Amino acid sequence: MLRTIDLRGRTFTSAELLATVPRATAAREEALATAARIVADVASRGETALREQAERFDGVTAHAIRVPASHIDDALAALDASVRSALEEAIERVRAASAAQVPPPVMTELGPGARVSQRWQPVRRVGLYVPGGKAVYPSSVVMNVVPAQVAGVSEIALASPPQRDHDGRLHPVILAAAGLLGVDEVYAMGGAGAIGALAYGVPALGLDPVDVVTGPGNNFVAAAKRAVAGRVGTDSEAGATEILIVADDSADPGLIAADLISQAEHDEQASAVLVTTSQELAEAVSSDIGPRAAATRHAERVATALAGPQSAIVLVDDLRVATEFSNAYAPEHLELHLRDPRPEEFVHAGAVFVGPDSPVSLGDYLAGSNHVLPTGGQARYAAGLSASTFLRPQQVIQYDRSALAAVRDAIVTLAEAEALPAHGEAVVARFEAASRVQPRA
Ligand code: HSO
Ligand code: ZN
Repeated sequence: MLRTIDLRGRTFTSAELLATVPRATAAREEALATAARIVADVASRGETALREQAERFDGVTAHAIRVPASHIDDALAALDASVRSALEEAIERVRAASAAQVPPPVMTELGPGARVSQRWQPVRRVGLYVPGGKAVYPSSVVMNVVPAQVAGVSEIALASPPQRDHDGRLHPVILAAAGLLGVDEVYAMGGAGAIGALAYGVPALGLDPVDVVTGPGNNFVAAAKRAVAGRVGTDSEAGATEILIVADDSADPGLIAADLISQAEHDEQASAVLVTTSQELAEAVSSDIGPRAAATRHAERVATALAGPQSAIVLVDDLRVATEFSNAYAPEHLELHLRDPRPEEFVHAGAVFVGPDSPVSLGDYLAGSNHVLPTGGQARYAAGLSASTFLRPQQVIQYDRSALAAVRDAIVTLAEAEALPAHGEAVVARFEAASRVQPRA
């Protein structure tokens, strides 16, 4: 079910390596026009558009889009005790790791009295999206909300699709997770329309526009984030899940098969790729994965994902090529099952999981790291969700008179070189007695 591509004995450019396992990104491109239309419809017709979309995409009518506090309270009261304690453990770990990652303010003294500092300012209001189509993701409530709270965001609005099986309410565990985190502005709306509603606001619902929209989602959600980018800040596109495993002959084929299947379980378009130097491992994984995949609950979805062109076992000559492959591919998740793993060499990956006891599933729920990560190769330039997603570095410039005097001539020279003499004159004015008002004592 998982094809094997043998790249041994030849050399490849990065582009050629990349072309051997094509990504399923075409669907995202195709979704762009539709998503933009849905966003525009919500921007102009607000609640009416959202209700029509809920009927069409979620099969839900006459539901409360703005979730009443009693729904959250009910869900929290009914939450299974073991799910509650697992969520609490996840919250604690993600909070600890996220808090430690907030960059400290820094001040640079460029000379006596010449200071440039940088501090991190939280955005004021954010809209967080939690998917709820093929599966519901209470863990994504944690992964979105906690870093925003750690960053110091003052207003958090949460959106997730209404569930037909729950009377048009959100899934109860999603509601309960919001309750555990103290989030009370929650909307039952999904897909591209929800992203549009967060970005443009919906006055009839009392939903004010947000400054930043984040969260994972299907191709339409990812495309909608592109459509609203510029109007609001967005995080990177966390679309169909990807796992790339780099392994040598020290790896356990059963664990590798289990980890590939774990991410294939998300979506027919999920990518599961093993890059290995060991033919023996490739063969063992290839024969082990079929029966294992057939025995899982979402066997059909897993089989489709593993049989797709986006999934493969890739045999390479050596670890250098494996590293090159991984860096060209820039996977959302990278697992290293190597005798001597060197994570520092794998520079393009949303998150790196080192060693047999650090599976992606650990990071999905409880490692303390964030599971909202860039997909589709965006890990080349983008990052996963973290407190920094909700923080902006702001520079503060403070020079005193003598510090300004020290660079006065250089400013005048550059201003003249740019034919913008008033720039220089503004500086020189500080040193002309007549134009300087003495501060009162
Ligand atoms: N692997 C998914 C996140 C997730 N897994 C949520 C289970 N629940 C994308 O990183
Ligand atoms: Zn997962």
